[in-house]
Order: sequence, then C-alpha cells, then structure tokens
Amino acid sequence: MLLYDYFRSSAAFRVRIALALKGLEVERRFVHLLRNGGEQKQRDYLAKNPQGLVPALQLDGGVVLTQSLAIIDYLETIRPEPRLIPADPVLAAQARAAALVIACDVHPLGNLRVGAYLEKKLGQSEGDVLVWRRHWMRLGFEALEKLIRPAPFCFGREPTIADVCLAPQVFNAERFGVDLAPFANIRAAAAACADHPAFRAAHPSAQPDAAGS
Ligand SMILES: N[C@@H](CCC(=O)N[C@@H](CS)C(=O)NCC(=O)O)C(=O)O
Repeated sequence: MLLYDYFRSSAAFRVRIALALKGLEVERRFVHLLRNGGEQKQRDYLAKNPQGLVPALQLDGGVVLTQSLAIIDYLETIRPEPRLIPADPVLAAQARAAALVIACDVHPLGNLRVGAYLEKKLGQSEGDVLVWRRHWMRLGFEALEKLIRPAPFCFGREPTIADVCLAPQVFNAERFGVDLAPFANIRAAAAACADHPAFRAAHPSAQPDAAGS
C-alpha cells in the first residue's frame, strides 16, 4: 500500500496513527500542500484524489481510497486488531460521534483552502482567519469535552477512533494558539495519546517530510 501523506496534515496524521496502531507498514509519497502552488492541486495528484486533499491510500492493486475515516474503516476491516471501534455498540456509537465532531464539524472549517478563500476571495485579514480557526476549534472542543470520559483514552484503556481524531486536532489547536486550559478531559486524553508509541511515531515532527519544511 502507498500513502499520499503530508506531515502537518491532521487527516493524514489520523491515518498514520491507525496504521501504526495496527502495525501496518506502507510506502509513502509526500504531497507538499504549500510548495509549487500546492502539490495537492497538481494534475497527477488530482488523478489519485479528485478532491485535491491528503491523505489518499493506494492499494496494491492500484485502487485509491480517499477520506481518512473511510481509509481507517478499510484498515479496521483488513486488520481488525487492535480494534479502533469498540465492540460494545453504545461505546462504538459514542467513539464514532466524538470522531465525527472533529472530522465533520471542526477540522473542515480550519482547512488550508478555507483559510485561503477567506483571505484571498473574501478579503479577510490573516488575523481574522486566525480568529475564525480558533472559534470553530473552541466550539467543537466545548462539546467534545462533555462527550468523552478519559480513562485515560477518550473511551477507556485503549485508544479508539475518537483518540485517532482527537490527537491531531489537539496538535492543530496548539499550532494555532487555542487555549486548552478549560478542556481538562481533552488534555487528559491527549496526554495519554502523546505517551503512546503509535501516536508518537505518527506525529508530524517525526515524519521525514517535516525536515526542512
Ligand atoms: N475529510 C478529509 C479531509 C482531508 C483534508 O482536508 N486534508 C487537508 C490537510 S489536513 C488538505 O489536504 N488540505 C489541502 C487544501 O486545503 O488545499 C479527510 O478526512 O481525509
């Protein structure tokens, strides 16, 4: 399998965590989101992922999967252990809901192309875009704080899909200066993730394409 990856992409970070947790090795090709006008917008990459977003996972037969949560779902099917979706149906729905708060309702609003649109098309200042990003992250975290119950991961002793989405979003929040002090549960789960070898291996700072970027 071949992962189209970018070290600072939080959606790609999710897939890297899932791969590391499941002990799956993949080849990687790096798509720099800022260089050359955004390599994700180049024709070769658009042929892989018409959305022009990372990650994408090319299977050995050539099929390309897109959307981090769909990719993780695929990995869960081909390598069920360790489970990222709890066996208990209620816990499974809760873990998925926490993941979706981040992946559907928080992350897309802070994406690179959204910030670029606000600045370049709607004439907002860089400062306003930062206020925008922080606002949506804070709002999402206020809900997430009440939805998770770290022990020490979001829903128990082992990481689930909720932690796979949470750790990258916390990375983003720190990057954009969101104050995490009010979010004790989120900080506790993020600390458990930060101590876990799979999350450490997947961290942006540990990726080969981070060097010199
Ligand atoms: N919902 C998608 C989101 C993918 C996504 O937004 N990727 C970002 C990086 S985290 C990206 O490629 N952005 C490029 C851009 O905005 O031009 C997923 O989960 O895979």
